[in-house]
Amino acid sequence: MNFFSNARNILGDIAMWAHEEVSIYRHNKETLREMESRDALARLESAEYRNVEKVSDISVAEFSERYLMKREPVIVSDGLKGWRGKQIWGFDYFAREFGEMSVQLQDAGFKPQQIVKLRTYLQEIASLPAVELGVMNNDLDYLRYTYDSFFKHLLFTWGLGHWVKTNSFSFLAFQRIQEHWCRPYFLPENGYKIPWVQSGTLHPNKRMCQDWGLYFSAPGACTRLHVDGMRTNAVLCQVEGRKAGWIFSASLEDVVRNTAEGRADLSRSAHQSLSQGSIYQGSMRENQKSQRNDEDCIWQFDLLPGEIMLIPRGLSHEVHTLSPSISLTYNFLTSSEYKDYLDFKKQRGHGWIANAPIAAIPEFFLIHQRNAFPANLSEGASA
Ligand SMILES: O=C(O)CCC(=O)C(=O)O
Ligand SMILES: [Fe+2]
Repeated sequence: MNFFSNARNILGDIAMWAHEEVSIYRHNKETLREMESRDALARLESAEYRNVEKVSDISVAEFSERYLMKREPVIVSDGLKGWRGKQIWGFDYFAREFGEMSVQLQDAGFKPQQIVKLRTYLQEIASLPAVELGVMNNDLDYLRYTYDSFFKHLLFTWGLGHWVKTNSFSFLAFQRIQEHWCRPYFLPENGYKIPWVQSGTLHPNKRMCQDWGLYFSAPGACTRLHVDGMRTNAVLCQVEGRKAGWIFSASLEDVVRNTAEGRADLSRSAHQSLSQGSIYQGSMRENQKSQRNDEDCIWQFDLLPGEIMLIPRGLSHEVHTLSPSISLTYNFLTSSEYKDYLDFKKQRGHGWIANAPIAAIPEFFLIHQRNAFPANLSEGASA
């Protein structure tokens, strides 16, 4: 990339950031948030429950039209097509190449935890047995980012990482694995607001994108319900192991946050079960309809090695690791999404992370089980 286009991108990044901060600050007073959800159970039960669709061999145009612009999650099952990392990366590779480094782990809510030797950590998690969705193990912390100073981080985000001397695993790994991966084939070459790339080509392996991370986690580890800090899109690129969890429509943001954090009324006395809709009649049905918001949707995902999932901008999600996992993730925003993105962010403010996982709420987990395994439950009921 030449000097001038690099300088244009840097200025674009700064202007974008300043413009956003000012707009959001000016609208701060209008941020409306439901602080408790009296109808949470009814809303969760009546929401449409879907599996995240899996597609392959998808064009940039189709991906953008069908998913990105509609904020519809999707898993591209051949997402890692063309990545040498698919063959090279693994627990052994990272232990061999970076094993001597010290890394700081994080808990399910991104809080910094113990500092460990990378090799010891990777060896500990690599052979653990798989778990089912809903089984959590809080003892096993996550390796997400190990950033260095803010200034060095800026240099990486502007594609100047090769100038930086660092002892941070994330930064060093970013430099050393550059040739093993590239922009996923279904994402546009340019026309991005975050990071700023209006012409030329975005190379996310050269210019560290927002929230870039190489994630390592053990079965039972969790990233609690949250909306990504900047409310941009994320691609979660699964290299090894399996992850599962849920993404919620924007209409459910307050409901799920209040549910996870214990500010939702989940008692059945107040709201009748909607899952047994067929046996309810007359006024009960009217009541159900009034609780239902047509936009409410819960997407469940099951992400396997080689696949990439789009987590659409601004949507709350919770991610559970089911088997020893390595993922690569970063965030972005295209120019065509910018207006909607900013309007939404002015209303809702920055992202957040819940203080407890939604999977730990029995009423929510039951809704998941009823929808994910309807046959099992009817067998159980008739037995
Ligand atoms: O992989 C995880 O545990 C969390 C991923 C995530 O939340 C993201 O990429 O935005
Ligand atoms: Fe996230």
